Amino acid sequence: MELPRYGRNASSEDVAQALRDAGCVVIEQLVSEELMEQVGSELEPFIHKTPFGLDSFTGEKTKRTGSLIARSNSSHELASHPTVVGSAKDVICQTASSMQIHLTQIIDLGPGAEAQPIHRDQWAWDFFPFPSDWEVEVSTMWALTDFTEENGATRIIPGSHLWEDKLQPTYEETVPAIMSCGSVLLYTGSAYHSGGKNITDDRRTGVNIDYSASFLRQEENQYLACPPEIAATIDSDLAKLIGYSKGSYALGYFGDTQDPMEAIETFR
Ligand SMILES: O=C(O)CCC(=O)C(=O)O
Ligand SMILES: [Fe+2]
Repeated sequence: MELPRYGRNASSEDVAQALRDAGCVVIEQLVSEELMEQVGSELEPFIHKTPFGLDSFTGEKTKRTGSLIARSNSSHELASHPTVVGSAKDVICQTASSMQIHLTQIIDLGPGAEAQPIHRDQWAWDFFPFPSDWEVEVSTMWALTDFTEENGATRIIPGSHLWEDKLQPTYEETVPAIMSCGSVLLYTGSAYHSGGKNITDDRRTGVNIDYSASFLRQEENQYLACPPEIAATIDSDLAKLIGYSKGSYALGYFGDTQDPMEAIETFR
């Protein structure tokens, strides 16, 4: 199966359908290179200070820089892009009643970075065996640099979202998500994929923003990454999306069953 590709005018329904059919899809040049450059320049000081990963999964020549919502105003446009949020919601809310941001992270593969082990992102939840017709997560990787096979473009197996769980596919079964700056790869938490191998002298930088069913614990703790006094300065819909809203009936309340947005209002 080929990796489906759409242009920037794709509807969120088309993108959601591609996610259901193939488990992954690229939208070419969904945002401008200027926006990506702005995101990069806001985050570069933080990337610079980020240590390399400690193992083959986090990558010994890879930097992972988080807290994007608090650290980069320009990243908000990516996190709340209507085509992305609309399609992720379409897929996740087939089974869940609401969706949240799960993590925000720059993934910067340095020269010589090895390929990451192939995995499903939904294994983050302790390898819980989700029913095969549930999609609890949609991940996105925005290209901040061009993504090439040589610099370690994300490797993905279209159609593998329907495969058995806990498999160990080979590198040869994956295809590189080659895409230019401003494009985005979306994939379900059930799609087998990995970071590629960077054999160039340049960095491969992507903006990884994931969405998940709001009944699941977020991988990046949004209330520490973006505490109420900072959340008060951002758009209300984005604040709700990172977790300042109740999931399902009462998940995430505080005090006397108050809505999390009330915690923000005191700082406005
Ligand atoms: O760096 C990449 O292209 C993918 C990274 C990834 O899949 C992960 O960290 O879960
Ligand atoms: Fe992953």
